[in-house]
Amino acid sequence: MSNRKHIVFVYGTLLKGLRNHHVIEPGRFIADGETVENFRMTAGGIPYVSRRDPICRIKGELYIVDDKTLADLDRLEGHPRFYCREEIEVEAPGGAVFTAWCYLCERSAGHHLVDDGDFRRVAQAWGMEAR
Ligand code: PCA
Repeated sequence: MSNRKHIVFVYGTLLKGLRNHHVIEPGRFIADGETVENFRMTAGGIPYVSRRDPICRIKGELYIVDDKTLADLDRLEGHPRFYCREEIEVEAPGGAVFTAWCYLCERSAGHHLVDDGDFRRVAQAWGMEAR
């Protein structure tokens, strides 16, 4: 079995302290990051990021994961039927740019527009942090 490493950018429930973080925890945290391009983030109970009607950069975290963790993430996010894993560019503090996998969603959206691309702030405001 191959043991390749994959860089993944997460912006939602996979963030540290949020409810699905355990799925990416076998990976290694690299840095905080912000997408180079603008996207549109909306949220209901969960966040969605779409390429349509982009308004801002998305804030999140970069990880390195192995094949098994990537497969677990794909299963969790319903790739490619619901969220779709795509490669995007992400800038870390200090300016390094990484090409990373990210779960985008063009099939659904939440009622709340997150106009600063920061789901952690929304999760805190809505009391959604994992205990
Ligand atoms: N989980 C993925 C996509 C949206 C979500 O809640 C993430 O955290 O990046």
